[in-house]
Amino acid sequence: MLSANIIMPNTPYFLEKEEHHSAHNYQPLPVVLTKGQGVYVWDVDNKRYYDFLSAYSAVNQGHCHSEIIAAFIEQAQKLTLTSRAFHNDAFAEFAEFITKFFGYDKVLPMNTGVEAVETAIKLARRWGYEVKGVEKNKAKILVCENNFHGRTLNVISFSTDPDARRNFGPFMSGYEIITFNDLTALKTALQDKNVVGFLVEPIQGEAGVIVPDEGYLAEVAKMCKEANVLLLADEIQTGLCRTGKMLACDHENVRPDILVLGKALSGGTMPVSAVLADDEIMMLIKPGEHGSTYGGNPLASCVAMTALRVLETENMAANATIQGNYFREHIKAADHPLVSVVRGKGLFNAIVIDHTDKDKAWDLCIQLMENGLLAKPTHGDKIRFAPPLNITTTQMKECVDIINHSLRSL
Ligand code: IF1
Repeated sequence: MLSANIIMPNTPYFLEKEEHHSAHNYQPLPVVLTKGQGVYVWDVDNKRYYDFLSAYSAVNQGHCHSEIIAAFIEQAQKLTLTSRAFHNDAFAEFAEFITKFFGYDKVLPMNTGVEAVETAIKLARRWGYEVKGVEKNKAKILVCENNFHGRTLNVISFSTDPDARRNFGPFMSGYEIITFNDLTALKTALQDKNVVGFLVEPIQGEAGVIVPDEGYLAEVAKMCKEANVLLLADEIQTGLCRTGKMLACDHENVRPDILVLGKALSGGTMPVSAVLADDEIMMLIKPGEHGSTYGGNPLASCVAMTALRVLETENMAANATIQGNYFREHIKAADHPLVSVVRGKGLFNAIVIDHTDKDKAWDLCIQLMENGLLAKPTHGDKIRFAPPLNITTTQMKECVDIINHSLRSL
């Protein structure tokens, strides 16, 4: 294998620029991308890669999807932003479209995922005080250990990841952390009458793609209902066909009280997020009590409608199931000694690299990169594999070969 510097004359130029001028809040792989199409991205030295991160599942529909880009360009030339001080036609259409699409009374549009999470928490607290009758400032939200819901101070207040929290205090109160995939822990926590909501990722992403036991979510939904507690599903990463269904909750026919979407809602073109709920919850927020300058902008509205349509018309959920099964089956079959676990659902997958050498996962990602496939380690020993959902069987076969070959060459 040629060393990166020999074959990549342009790459170091951009690596150095960014290193010098950007905050060091990330440690990216040493690859500089400049173009994307479908499952492929190209670097500044014109080397092509399979993208097995999909911008953390924001490009489920594939890079620069022609229909999404067409909708983007058309609307961008017409009207991009009005604020919500005035109505815009595109938002009205989007609001009808997305609420019918997911079967909720109302939508509240935001931009980034974490803003939608914040919105969902506000709604749950509001509902707790005004419907459930919880005493002022006593509302409690249950969350899970090893959760990831974003980076705001409030949301990291209930993170259990020391890296996300170190020297960022003081934090907000009103949260209780319980073990994920543990119905007994939930049962105990639900005995507290001040609990108004349970915020959960149907599959934990950042934690390393932790799939709970079959039946967990269905039981969670039942227990929350019995305890008069709202179920808040963060489907920002698991939703929009990633796991083989439109929503990960669909695997267990669970309908969350508050549904949180983001990432692929725009097919990777811009930050678009949304919170969906029925009137009993959503109508508790009155004019002036919550909002966002860009939330519900006409550009985002048009793009999001197209992004959702593309997921359906191209049967991306079904393809995620097929390709995901192929992926796990063939990585497992290779039975590599370095890989202690292969897990996931649909095209939301991870492998765990044997613990003893802490650099092995990073080394593997460098090896994969050199062999034309991009993936990123998380928490040292886990690597997520989540390509765009329109990957074909032929492409997936090639990718499995790259991964197995890279593993063998370590
Ligand atoms: C980073 C992780 C993925 C999310 C869920 C809310 C948000 C996210 C379930 C917030 C965001 C991203 C953010 C990105 C890394 C990434 C990530 F590794 F950190 F956990 F995808 F797995 N809920 N996840 O996964 O959405 O505000 O970013 O739009 O922070 O570096 P956002």
